[in-house]
Amino acid sequence: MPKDKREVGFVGLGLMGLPMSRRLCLGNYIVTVWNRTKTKTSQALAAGANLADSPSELAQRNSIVFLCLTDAEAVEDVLFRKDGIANGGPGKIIVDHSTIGPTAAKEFATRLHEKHDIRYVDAPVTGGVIGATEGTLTIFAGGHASDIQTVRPALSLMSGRVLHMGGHGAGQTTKLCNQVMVMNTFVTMAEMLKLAENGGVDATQIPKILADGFANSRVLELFGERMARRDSEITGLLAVAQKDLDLIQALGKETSTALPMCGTATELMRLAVANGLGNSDITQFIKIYD
Ligand code: NA7
Repeated sequence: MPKDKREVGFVGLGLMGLPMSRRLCLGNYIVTVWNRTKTKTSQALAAGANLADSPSELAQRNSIVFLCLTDAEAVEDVLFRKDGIANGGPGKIIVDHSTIGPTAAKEFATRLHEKHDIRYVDAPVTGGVIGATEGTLTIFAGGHASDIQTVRPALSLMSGRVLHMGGHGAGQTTKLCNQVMVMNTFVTMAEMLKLAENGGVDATQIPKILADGFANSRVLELFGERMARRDSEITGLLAVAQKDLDLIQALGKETSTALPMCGTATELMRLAVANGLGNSDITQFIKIYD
């Protein structure tokens, strides 16, 4: 093995995790991967990754382990199941890119530290699949500065900006603030595009037309035209957006913050999921107006 190579583990090769793990492979890291659905590991293996048989085996082989999983239930399962990461030995750092909210992040940090002598960094991301592929994600990190410093070189391969926001959970809280803007923009954008259609203008042109004005946003740039076309390519699941809105609502309740706009967005997104759109791309949200 070349001396300048470092070894890390990556668990969760979904829409985000796969391109993130590939950035590490491209950046001179030896990456061991594990994914619940084994067939989804083939692209990572083609990029040079190794395969572990279980999360605990992966953790035995690596002192830094990245997670990118659906939700807190998935993270808990991968960490604490019988052959989970916590049983892979002490002294390692878990960097969790999943969006799970601050309460779960703090709980996992405490449990890992007190029962397993494992350190935890919450490190949710923004920038989508395109940011993951190009290594331009923004990472909101929560945890100890020394742990974030240790993993910063690897994070820099996935991210243009690694921001240490505070103690455990602070990365998650920042990500949920980000999602307040992102989710409300998605919902409002669908409404706006439908109004354009019903008003007789070409909705697919609207994102480009608005690009130089105050209405522009990264969401409008990346998803506006696709939403207008009902482009069904999957870049992020609507059910995952619903999960983020539920986490925002929980944080609002916990902090006595009124979030009426998010409340509306949450219920509309829930309606979309109830109408069978949960496993569709988030752009398909516009179909509730069709
Ligand atoms: P995806 O593409 O739905 O990927 C989710 C990943 O989580 C995928 O690897 C899943 O494995 C894995 N997963 C889900 N539940 C479990 C359990 N119980 N055990 C093990 N692995 C599990 O989501 P994204 O990549 O878009 O997003 C990931 C996170 O980043 C999410 O928190 C977003 O909000 C931000 P599978 O392949 O289904 O077997």
